[in-house]
Amino acid sequence: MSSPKVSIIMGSQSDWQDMEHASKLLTELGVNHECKIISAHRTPQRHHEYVTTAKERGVQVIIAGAGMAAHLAGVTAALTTLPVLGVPMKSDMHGIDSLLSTVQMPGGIPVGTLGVGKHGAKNAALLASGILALNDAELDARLTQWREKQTDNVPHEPQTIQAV
Ligand code: RP5
Repeated sequence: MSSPKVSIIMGSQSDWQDMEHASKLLTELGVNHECKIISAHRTPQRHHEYVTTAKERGVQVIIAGAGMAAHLAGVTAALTTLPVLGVPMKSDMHGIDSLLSTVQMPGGIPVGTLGVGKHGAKNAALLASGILALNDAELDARLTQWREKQTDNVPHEPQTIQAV
């Protein structure tokens, strides 16, 4: 098995219910990845060690999910030139705090920010796959096939859902 090309990190176990969707999609697309709980403020040394060695371990894209004063993606991006995709987590403020914290990076340290919660996590996985697919024709074909299947699954007419 080759080394993980995508790293999914999250600030807390509580983020996994949404970040799991990124992992599931990467698995579906055959993208080797790893998932870690690493907090920029609760485990700062673990975070520093992990991110500064990621590139030499073969990681090509980092997906970082965090909530509230969500600095995980920004601090991660500060420590590496790998592309960092930020996924804001839901919170008591419906994720608005997480979204603004993740997206509003001052110029110089970019974080590619996705939507809040599980939809953002899924799109982060698709975007990471698209980045890797630039240099992987087989992955590009799988990604294209995934898109075609999604299109085929959209019905032409709405169905009435029977109330139980
Ligand atoms: C952030 O604080 C985490 O990413 C999480 O979204 C939020 C709350 O963490 P827990 O209190 O649920 O561990 O660091």
